[in-house]
Amino acid sequence: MTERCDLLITNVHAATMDPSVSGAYGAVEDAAVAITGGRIVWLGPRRELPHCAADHNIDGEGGWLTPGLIDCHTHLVYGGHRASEFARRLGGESYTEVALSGGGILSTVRATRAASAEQLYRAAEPRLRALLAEGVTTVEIKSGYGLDLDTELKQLRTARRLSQHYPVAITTTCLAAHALPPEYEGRADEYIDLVCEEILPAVAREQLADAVDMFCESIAFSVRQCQRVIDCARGLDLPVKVHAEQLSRSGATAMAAGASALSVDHVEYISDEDVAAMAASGTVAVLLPGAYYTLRETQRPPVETLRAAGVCMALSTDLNPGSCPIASLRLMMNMGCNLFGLTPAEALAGVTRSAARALGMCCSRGALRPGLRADMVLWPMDTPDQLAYEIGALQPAQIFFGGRDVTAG
Ligand code: DI6
Ligand code: FE
Repeated sequence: MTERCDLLITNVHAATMDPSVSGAYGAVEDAAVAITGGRIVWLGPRRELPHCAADHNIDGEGGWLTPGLIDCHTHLVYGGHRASEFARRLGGESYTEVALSGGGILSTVRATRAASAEQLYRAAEPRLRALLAEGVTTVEIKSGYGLDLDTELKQLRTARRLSQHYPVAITTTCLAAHALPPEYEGRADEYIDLVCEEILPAVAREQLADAVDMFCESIAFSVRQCQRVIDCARGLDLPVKVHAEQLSRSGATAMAAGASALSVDHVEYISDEDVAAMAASGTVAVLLPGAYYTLRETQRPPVETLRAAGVCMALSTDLNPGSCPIASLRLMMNMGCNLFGLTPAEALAGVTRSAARALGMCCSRGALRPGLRADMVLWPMDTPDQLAYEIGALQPAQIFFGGRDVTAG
């Protein structure tokens, strides 16, 4: 490290989440963290800090510094809401029954098509703000409520526009294969033609997506149809993610692992063979306990088997108007522990290091280590276990995005 730095934080403990630092959370107690040019340039025990003249000094007041949180699976740009379906489900109808009666995703497709780009943007802002207030610094946002070229582009552009006005990195994913639009009823293969021949090439041309996703489920698309989308994405040089085995076992996880997908998301119904395939391909399992909770599902993802196989487990909100209208990644950490059996350290890894991997971004973020972006949150807490345990009162003391203090006033 050079003799000067932009920012030096001391009187702080660091939950580095760096696997090369031993112990839970990769903790460095009584640490010093030096930042220059938006990146971490030095991190270690304060007593080992080389001489460093900093432009700014921050006293961490004995709190803990974590990586900025990463929400790696959201659908946060959409029109309307589905409060009436919530009431129907409480009355005993299932998510699938609501979807098959023309509600569900298609209800949001109607509202999203009808909304102007400005209306979509304004509707998305409070959801994004709620995440940012919790220390989230990277958010993935999917399309998939357009299901036609113009509306898919409108959603993706809106997602990108949010990052121009808020201190957050936004990655976008094209989920055109989310549901069958009504104008293609009975012609799913023809809709997949549209996705592969028009929508994905146009999205790639405009560089509007960082990845391609699809919903492989009996109420959406088959493994064969999803395989076509995967082949198309690969031809366009875009990485793949798959919504799989949420409501039933389809075999999509094996297909996704075979295609070296970045992640398979939901995974409630995966088999032991699916877990082995994910371990072999390095595909991340993205757990979405908020959807499980909202839909009052009873089939838990096989966390013990995933852990034993060494599959990386990320945690995310799945923020969407149907199966998880909950804009809180911290609550997902709590649910990941209480509902799925994660440890608090696994929950924090799930929204930092593993979430970065699920986005193909672990070279730039997800841990506190020299060379990585200085996306960091300072928490006034005694132990990082409090992050999954305590909801509501424990708020970030300071949030840094690329080394800049962006704490909301
Ligand atoms: N799985 C989900 O969790 C969301 N989409 C999907 O394929 C739910 C989308 C919705 O209900 O609007
Ligand atoms: Fe989803």
